[in-house]
Amino acid sequence: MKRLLPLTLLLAAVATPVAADMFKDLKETAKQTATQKAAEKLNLPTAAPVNAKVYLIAPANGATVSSPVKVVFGLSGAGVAPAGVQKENTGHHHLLIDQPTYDATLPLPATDQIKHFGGGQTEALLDLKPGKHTLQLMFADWKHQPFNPAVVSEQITLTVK
Ligand SMILES: [Cu+2]
Repeated sequence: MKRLLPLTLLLAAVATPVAADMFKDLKETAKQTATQKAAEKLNLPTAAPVNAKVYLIAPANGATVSSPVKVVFGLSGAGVAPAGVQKENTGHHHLLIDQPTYDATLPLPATDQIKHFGGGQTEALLDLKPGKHTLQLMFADWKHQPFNPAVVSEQITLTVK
């Protein structure tokens, strides 16, 4: 018995920090989930990543193209993450087609004029009717809500043959 005691103490000493760590992790996860749920419920705006800029790499402004149009998204100063993943300095792309109206204090709806790229895509093939169209890229947070301030590209105009 006397020989077992030091071993028991040793095991207890080893086991305790591990259990404490696990408990801390669980608490951290629970806290993060609660924060995420609250942010979602209250539509809390996410501060824009400080140096985030979005721009359209293609098509070029003023271009005449045929449908489907390959649109390539450019981003600097932030990272792309799939929708639903709350990670600092990340978001996902949205394409605003022909100047849709939207409420910047709410998550962007998914419509014919507002396309979400929640899988983290950085390009798209877009079906557009012949004629003049405008495109603007918007980078929004994990819950599809525009950043504060909004991170948007210049609007480009194109003609579809
Ligand atoms: Cu979205």
